[in-house]
Amino acid sequence: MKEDMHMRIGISCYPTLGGSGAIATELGKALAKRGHEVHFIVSGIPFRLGLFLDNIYIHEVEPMSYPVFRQNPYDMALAAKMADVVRNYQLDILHVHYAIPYAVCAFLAKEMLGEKSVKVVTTLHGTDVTVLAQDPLLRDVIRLGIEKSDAVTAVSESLIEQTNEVFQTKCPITKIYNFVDLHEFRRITKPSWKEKIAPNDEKILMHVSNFRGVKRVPDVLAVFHKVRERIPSKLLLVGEGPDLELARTITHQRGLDRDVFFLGKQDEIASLYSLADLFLLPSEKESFGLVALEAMACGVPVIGSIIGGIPEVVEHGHSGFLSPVGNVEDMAENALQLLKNQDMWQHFSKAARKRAKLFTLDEQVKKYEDVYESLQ
Ligand code: GMT
Repeated sequence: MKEDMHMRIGISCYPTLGGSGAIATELGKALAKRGHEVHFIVSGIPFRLGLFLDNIYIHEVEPMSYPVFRQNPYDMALAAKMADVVRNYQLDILHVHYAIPYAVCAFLAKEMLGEKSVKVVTTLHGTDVTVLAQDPLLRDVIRLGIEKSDAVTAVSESLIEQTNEVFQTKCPITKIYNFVDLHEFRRITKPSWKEKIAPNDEKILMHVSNFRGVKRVPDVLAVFHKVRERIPSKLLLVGEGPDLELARTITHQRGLDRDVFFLGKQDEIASLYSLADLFLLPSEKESFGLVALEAMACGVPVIGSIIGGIPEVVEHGHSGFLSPVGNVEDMAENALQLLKNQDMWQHFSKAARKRAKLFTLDEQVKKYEDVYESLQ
């Protein structure tokens, strides 16, 4: 991308929780720093946005309400807002993250504006393809969103393969891995936090997610339980979602209440990762595993499942250990092996940080800029 080629870019994403929103927001911030004008078209302020930044504008979508609607049609309001922002700010690019509803709404907005309007870039993040597109009705809507985009990117090779398999589409998909800010995500020591959580120098395991079924939170607790039977340890659970109550129930049933910390949504996440000795990601589906990458950047080895894009991020036997989905025995054995051998852990911790350096923000942002430029 040429130095002086600044564009006007609209970004739509889920603003409240999740990796797709985190990536979209960090991308927007990075693009703004590089001189582009960035317009977030969202239902709320993106959680990773932080303080006021030059070149960034927020356009909040208000759902339409009318007594006749049983449910307020958010998607119509979003498409109308997208069209309005594109027209008023003469956007060059509308970059949407997650196919539903964003890619479809972007298509609608473009139709409203006419042929020569904005170019739409869709980034596929995961369950839009691996879960939602399994429903034959939704599949056709998602296909429309993908095929009507001017460019499509996906966050891993595995997600590209799965997209091609599900849709049998000829539409080219560019792989652009997720990224991490290595300055923000590094090992930061907070002795007072460590003292509170593990006063007797217990090992600390950690899991961060949106607590949906695909994350297999019961497996997180099963692995932790097996580890704690052999080594004094604590578990940090960060995030919230539908399986949170289930996690509380299992914790109680297993008698782990004193050793599992439910921390909810957290902002100072790098400091929390830094407390951990191991990060657990036993997911059933995971197109990339941004949380694993963030943990690795903080020097935390990963115990996870060999699924989706995880092996593209975590090298089995170097920066972590990967097991078949649901094999909690193997995961626990791997965890114990690392926790019992400090030299081995040090080795893995260094390898994790080194591996994370392959996924730098600058490099991936340039790849997105190249996609935008190719459409001008
Ligand atoms: O696709 C989802 O489940 C939602 C999405 C999110 O917003 O957290 O997660 C996906 O996108 C992340 C960012 O690209 C990836 O790191 C996650 O692996 C992916 N989740 C799944 O595939 C389950």
